[in-house]
Amino acid sequence: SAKRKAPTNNVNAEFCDFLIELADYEKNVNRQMHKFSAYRKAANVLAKHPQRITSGAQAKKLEGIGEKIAQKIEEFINTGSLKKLNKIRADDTTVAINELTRVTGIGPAAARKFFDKGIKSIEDLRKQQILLNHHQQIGLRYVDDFEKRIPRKMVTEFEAIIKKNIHSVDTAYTVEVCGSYRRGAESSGDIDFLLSHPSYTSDKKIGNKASLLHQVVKKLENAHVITDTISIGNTKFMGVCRLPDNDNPDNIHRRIDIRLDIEIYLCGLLYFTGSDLFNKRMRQTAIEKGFTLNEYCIRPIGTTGVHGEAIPITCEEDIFDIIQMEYVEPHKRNF
Ligand code: DCP
Ligand code: MG
Ligand code: MN
Repeated sequence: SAKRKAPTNNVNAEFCDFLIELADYEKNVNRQMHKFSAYRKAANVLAKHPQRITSGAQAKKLEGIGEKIAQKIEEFINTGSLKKLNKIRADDTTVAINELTRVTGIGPAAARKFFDKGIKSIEDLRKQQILLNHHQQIGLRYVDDFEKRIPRKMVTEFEAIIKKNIHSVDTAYTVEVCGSYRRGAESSGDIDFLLSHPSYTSDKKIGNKASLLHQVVKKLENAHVITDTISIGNTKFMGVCRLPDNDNPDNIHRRIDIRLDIEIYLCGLLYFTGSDLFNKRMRQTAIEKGFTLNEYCIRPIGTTGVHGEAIPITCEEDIFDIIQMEYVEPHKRNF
């Protein structure tokens, strides 16, 4: 997974960066998910704080920042570095696991398994490709490309060429780029396409669901836009794409996800727009208000715990209304 960095207009970016590094360490090396969440939460709070923090005590007044994190902020302010972080950065296991998890398809658990077999670097992986599954092999092949952010302008170019190809298969497809792009990001880690087709909706299942996604992928392969498939099912495609102009050195390989929504399109749109943290928060609110929300639909939770029928939705705002949450524009769904 790509390294997360705080936005540059953030006055507390230095603190956020070290907190995110500590969060990743807890998640990837120690598998301490509670500590991971605590660091991430603190980083998010600081990222939203408009003034630069000047002491640990001041940080501690913010929601989500406890004594231990406040002490680290104090240490960083006083010394310009953090002993814990220096120790972590120099630790062999951390270095190896951080390097191995740069490959998409290698999560912390797989990295640990490779590490225990003596595989400690990307170079080691290249010599032991037989041990890698299909996803990991593609991740390894394009590891340098996939780490490069995709500028917004380039996502727009992909959008145009992919829409054109899909509509040459069938003009009835709707095609929307979701993910960080729909949230207005200046650059994205991958490109997320959401498709729908009128012959396959929640109330009308007349088409061949399987072929709706497969024929689109086939077309994009023939157009040399999709270069590799990581996985494909009836509703989800994970793969690799590239703009067809091979002479442009910026046209490197990019990760692409395509989902064909088959239940309620707007629930799919909401989910696939994210962010992942925003989705978590919204699902939690839904539960508190007596509903279950996922990428397919929103349903009431009955008093006996049995789910009711999916509620019809006409726009994204409806979903917020149902759970009595104020509407949040896609651009503001980052936390
Ligand atoms: N998603 C989610 N939970 C996950 C993974 C994804 O809710 N565990 C949803 C929210 C994400 C969307 O899917 O915004 C797309 O996933 P990405 O991993 O592509 O994330 P983004 O597009 O938000 O960011 P990036 O620019 O890094 O791709
Ligand atoms: Mg994305
Ligand atoms: Mn994605």
